[in-house]
Amino acid sequence: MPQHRIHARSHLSRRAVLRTIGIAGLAVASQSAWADQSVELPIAGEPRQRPVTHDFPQKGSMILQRIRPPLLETPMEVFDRGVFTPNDQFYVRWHWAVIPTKVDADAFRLAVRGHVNQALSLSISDLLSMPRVELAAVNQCSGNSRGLFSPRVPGAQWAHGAMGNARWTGVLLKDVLDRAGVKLGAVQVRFNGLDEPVVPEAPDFRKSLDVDHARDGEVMIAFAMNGEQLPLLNGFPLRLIVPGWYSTYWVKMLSDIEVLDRADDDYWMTTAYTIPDTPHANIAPGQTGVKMVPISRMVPRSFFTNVTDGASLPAGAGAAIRGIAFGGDAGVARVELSMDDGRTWQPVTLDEDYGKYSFRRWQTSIPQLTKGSHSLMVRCTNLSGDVQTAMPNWNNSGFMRNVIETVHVTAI
Ligand SMILES: Nc1nc2c(c(=O)[nH]1)N[C@H]1C(S)=C(S)[C@@H](COP(=O)(O)O)O[C@H]1N2
Ligand SMILES: [Mo]
Repeated sequence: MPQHRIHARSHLSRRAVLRTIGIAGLAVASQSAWADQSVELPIAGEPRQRPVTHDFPQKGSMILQRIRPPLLETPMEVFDRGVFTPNDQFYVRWHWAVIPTKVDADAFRLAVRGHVNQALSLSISDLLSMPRVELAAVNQCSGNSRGLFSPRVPGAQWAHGAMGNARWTGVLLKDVLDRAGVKLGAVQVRFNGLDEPVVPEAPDFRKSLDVDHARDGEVMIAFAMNGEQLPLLNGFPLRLIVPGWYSTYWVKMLSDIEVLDRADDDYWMTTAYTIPDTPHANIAPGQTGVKMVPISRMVPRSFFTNVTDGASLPAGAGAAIRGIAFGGDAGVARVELSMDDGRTWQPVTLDEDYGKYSFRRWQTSIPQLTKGSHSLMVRCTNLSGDVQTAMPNWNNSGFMRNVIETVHVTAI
């Protein structure tokens, strides 16, 4: 769906947005109390087993990567059910453990300040009375699929479920900045949320965008996802949406926007979330002296959603295969499948297009399989001509994986 402005009230009721939600008790449960089931992730290192939890507020069945602060991964089969990831199974990632357990949306204010003509303090109703936009976009953690990096790197050992696709509803950041009036000489805009580090010396999680990017008419402040208010763990009541960019910039529980007349030199912009300034952020393990730059736009990826690595398929029969793809910061141009280790590629059928930042479902049928092992590979090319790589990229942070994914199946 193309981005469009919605001036009329949408189905989103003000009352739903103003509800408060508690997550009391989050901090006290022990790991074992959450583990009623488990799942084996297709990651490189041991342990591969993870508990499956149903116990986080507003969340259904999720893969538990960490309790506090919560890291919850979306099970792969969720992506097989539809192009939009349901809110109750949308992945969760926080850096610091001091997260408000409830937010009173009536009392909540969004500050806009710094290098502006007029500092603002906006209520949720102020934002609800502004022109609305809606956009489908993929939210993907920079470290999605880090668990497949080899050699291994520290950090959450995610499989492919640190991503999700939603319809985001909100207001343009540009409209909010225009209300405050950005002064000449503004360089970046910094975003901060209600969460805090556990110790005061630790750096508060904040992220910045160049002022031109912030005012590009796409970056938005969302108050709803998939037509409902944001789950608390996904940033209720407001979050930043930076279409096509890794979600480290998608600041949750957004409460403070500060226009800077200089480049942000914070830890979270200059040290954390930086990548080697090389194609695909790729370096050799152990390589040093590489210029580092902040991570930014996403690159194309594609996945199988109805076959998993190690699956069995019936021999002597064809099979319907499907999955999802996304183009990163450009739309999906094509998705192709290979059954001969990447020598030849066949185009698959693309399902409905929800805009260039969205997941795109794809499907195909494969010819009958002979008994034995087969490998299936899927590759996405975006409209800028970026294509997934044949060799996996590597960097110290486990960021930006976009190698062609392969599943090995046995026909029996
Ligand atoms: N306030 C706040 N916003 C944040 C973060 C955070 O720690 N605090 N983490 C960022 C990172 S690194 C990711 S991957 C996404 C995760 O978004 P989600 O939990 O809604 O899926 O939130 C981003 N926004
Ligand atoms: Mo992330």
